[in-house]
Amino acid sequence: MLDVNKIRADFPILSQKVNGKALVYFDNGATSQKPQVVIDAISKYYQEINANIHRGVHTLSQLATDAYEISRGKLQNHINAKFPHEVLFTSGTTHGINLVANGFASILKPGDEILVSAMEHHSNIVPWQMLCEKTGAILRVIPMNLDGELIMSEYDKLLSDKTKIVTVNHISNALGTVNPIKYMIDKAHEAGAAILIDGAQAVPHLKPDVQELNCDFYVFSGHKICGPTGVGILYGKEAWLNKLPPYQGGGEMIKEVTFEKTTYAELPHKFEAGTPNIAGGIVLGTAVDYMNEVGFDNIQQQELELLEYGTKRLLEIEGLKIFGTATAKTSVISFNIEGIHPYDIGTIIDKLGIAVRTGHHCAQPIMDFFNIPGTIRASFAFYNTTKEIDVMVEAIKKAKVMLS
Ligand code: 7TS
Repeated sequence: MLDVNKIRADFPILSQKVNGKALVYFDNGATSQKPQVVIDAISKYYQEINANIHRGVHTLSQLATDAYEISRGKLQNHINAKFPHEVLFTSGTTHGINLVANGFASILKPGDEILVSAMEHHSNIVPWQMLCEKTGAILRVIPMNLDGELIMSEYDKLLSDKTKIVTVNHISNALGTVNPIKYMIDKAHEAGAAILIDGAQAVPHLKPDVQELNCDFYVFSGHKICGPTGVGILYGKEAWLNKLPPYQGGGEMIKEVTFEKTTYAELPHKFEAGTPNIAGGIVLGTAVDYMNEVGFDNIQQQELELLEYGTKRLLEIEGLKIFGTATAKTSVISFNIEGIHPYDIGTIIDKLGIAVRTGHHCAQPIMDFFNIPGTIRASFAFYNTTKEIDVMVEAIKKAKVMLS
């Protein structure tokens, strides 16, 4: 069992007051808070070993390089990748998806098909639309039902020998749905297609095993798992990463440069042009160590309690409707209150110290599907408590009275 008070003491920001009230932070889907060990590790890097990596013979450069590569190894273990060079440092999920989409420009022909799901974040829609514009490929959409679950019989029908890549999130940011990705991966492969999993909203809640999943690509951001902003991971199977062309040209990613011809470096450097976010890469390893110390079983147990309690308490509010009622769901609750704009609720409860997100959550097609302008989204992390949910529910009740 998780000792939540002990865990909360690890996060200095959680004991802050916002607008004179104790902070209730329920915007974990956007970014997680950072424990003291992560904050300290950032300072320690700059105080003790700051140097550019991979190209220095001097001691600090070697220390920084070692720390960066040790962190890559930690991430490799965390997601159970076969090789460290299958684990690329990126600036985040968006970067990872763009890197893969850009690479597929050299593979796709006019008329080839890309399948995306109806519940993607814009960062897993727009890069593929840009790719279609570039190549003449066609984007097809895997539909969902009113509970916010992808319809697998429709997915099966959409797959064909024209499908070259399927791209789907593991967990939806706006609805909390956990998608049946193992089934989807196996089916994509049966059709001869590659598959990318956007794990941005999954990694805060679970530990993906990329070998067991057998996905071709798995992407996520460090800032959603207690790490710093500006760093993320793109896992790709070795064969795919060897096949795709480099994304950006520059230093680090080359073997030899002449004005006549340049040859590219081996993995992972082929995809890591320029000076990376060195501190971010190193400290992402610290963040993953922290999450593993807390333990994903404990995290899931706490978050399930928050989801069940939050759902029950919110539904006590008259006129409140939850969007995203899938059987397999994580600790995200998106909702609206009849006759009230989500933005108004968000603004009023912020005055009471409560941080929730309002709007379309960068998933406009989901809002169009439900025919709503947006939702209020409370996304819980393992350091949240049922008492905080009570505070939010009371605040929403107050806001409702003020607005009606
Ligand atoms: N994919 C999903 C499923 C996401 O939830 C997000 C960010 C991204 C991709 C993009 O991640 P980035 O780190 O590259 O920006 N989601 C959210 C959110 O729900 N609220 O703010 C950011």
